[in-house]
Amino acid sequence: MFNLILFGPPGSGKGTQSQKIVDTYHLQHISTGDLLRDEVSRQTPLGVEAKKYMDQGLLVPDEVVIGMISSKIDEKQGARGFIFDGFPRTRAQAEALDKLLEFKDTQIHIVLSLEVPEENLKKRLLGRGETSGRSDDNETIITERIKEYHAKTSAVSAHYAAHNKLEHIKGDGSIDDTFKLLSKQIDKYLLPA
Ligand code: B4P
Repeated sequence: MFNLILFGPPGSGKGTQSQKIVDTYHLQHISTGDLLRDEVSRQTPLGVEAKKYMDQGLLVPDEVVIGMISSKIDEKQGARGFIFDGFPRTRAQAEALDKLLEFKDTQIHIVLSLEVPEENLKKRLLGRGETSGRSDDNETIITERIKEYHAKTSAVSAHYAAHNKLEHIKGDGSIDDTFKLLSKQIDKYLLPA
């Protein structure tokens, strides 16, 4: 099994690149953003709770997200591996993920961190907001999401750097150029399926 975390600030291209990685390497994709948006659109109790945070650009509480991930991993028994997109976003989530994977006799092999200047992040997310209908892709909420990233999420990279699992990837080139840089790292562990 090969498990990868795609890390980076909002709009750095985690969702975009995850799709390309899944198509090429056939890993199971787990995006907490997508899972939460699905709960919100179905108006489940979890979704109603999560929406209060997402609409303000804040992180959803750890216990909600960790529970969701745990059941998703269980659903995908026999997978070639997982790509975690947008998770973990706090130290508590990172520690919980380590424990969950250890329990399944596996681990995170590499964390690929997309590096994109802040002005590009805003431009990309505002661009997506024009067509996506995502209520959190507007200027005020984008600013809050980036603030939340610096306050709670950026420290997660130190957790993996301490275990020599962190690789920085230049993420401000084209989508294809970024994918080439990511593939170069993944190919060290896994050949395209
Ligand atoms: P997410 O859904 O994870 O969204 P994101 O970080 O904003 O987007 P991403 O980095 O995936 O950007 P994308 O590729 O789409 O989170 C949304 C919210 O959910 C959070 O604010 C939080 O409230 C909640 N949440 C999620 N996970 C959580 C967790 N673990 N704990 C607590 N709360 C959680 O790219 C964005 C745009 O850029 C797209 O339009 C794309 O086309 C464009 N783009 C991408 N790459 C490009 C490139 N190379 N050049 C030009 N444009 C590019």
